[in-house]
Amino acid sequence: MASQRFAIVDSHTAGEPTRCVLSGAELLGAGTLAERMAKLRGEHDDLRRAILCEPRGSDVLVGAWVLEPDSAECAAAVIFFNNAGYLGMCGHGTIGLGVTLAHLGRIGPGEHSIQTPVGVVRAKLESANRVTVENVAAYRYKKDVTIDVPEYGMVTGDVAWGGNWFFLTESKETLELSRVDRLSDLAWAMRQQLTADGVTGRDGAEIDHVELFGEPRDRRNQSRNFVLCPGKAYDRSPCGTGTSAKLACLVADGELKPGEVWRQEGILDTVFEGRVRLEEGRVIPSITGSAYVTAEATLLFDTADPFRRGIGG
Ligand code: PYC
Repeated sequence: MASQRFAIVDSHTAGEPTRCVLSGAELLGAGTLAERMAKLRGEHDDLRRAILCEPRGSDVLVGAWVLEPDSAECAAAVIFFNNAGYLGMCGHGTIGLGVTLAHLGRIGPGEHSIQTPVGVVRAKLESANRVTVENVAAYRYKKDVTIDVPEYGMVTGDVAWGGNWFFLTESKETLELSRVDRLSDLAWAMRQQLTADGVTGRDGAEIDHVELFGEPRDRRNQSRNFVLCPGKAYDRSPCGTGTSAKLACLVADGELKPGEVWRQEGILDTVFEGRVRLEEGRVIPSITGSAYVTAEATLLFDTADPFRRGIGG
């Protein structure tokens, strides 16, 4: 007999999955989004694991808990989470959320404000499966940071914010799907070295995403990337917040102008189209990508199930 049930809709954006959670809002109370996120983190973190981790999910999934926004100007609020914890923003997840809300008939074509823990973003439903997300402002925080990565050597890269914190560096390794184990080990070693060296984002924030860049396979694209996420799963998509961080670095280096298109190819050869506009000197990135709904389901939490709260995470 299941004691708890959660309605979910699964989708993938450029290959990276998103699990939208549509019920259970009452568990988080009636506070602001920040208060509800604190409650989820502090009192119901087992639900994050139960919803996403094995045996119901996998390390690859990103959760998007769909909630009432603090202000009626927003179509929805969302808390993103993964196998390791919580994300400030999630680009592929917001594209997946937009397509899911359209699938459910909750939004129509056009622009919608979505409240996230790091600020309000705009999701423009271009068609049933295509969304442009105007993200929070992105910026480069540190340029040319050099770290000595064990068994790899010296690596120089930038630290930038795109809704999450990233270390961005050119890769000496080829960015091929067949090499994701090696790329994951390498990116993880970089992340650990950043921590060991005390390299952080603003206000001591942990840099929990590492983004490697290389030559695109398709010459219509400007770049190819591989992104390692906080729980050691790699992003199957070109990563919306990672692409936003990259756009901020390009603008800072004078290599991208407002309105120009940056086609970011990911490890599965899928592409996000990025652009920026400037607002009072701040870089506001937009990311366009496609998502597809893959399942509508109800998660069951049976009190007799020893793994009802998930494995790991
Ligand atoms: O698309 O921003 C993103 C993202 C972050 C982690 C996984 N995907």
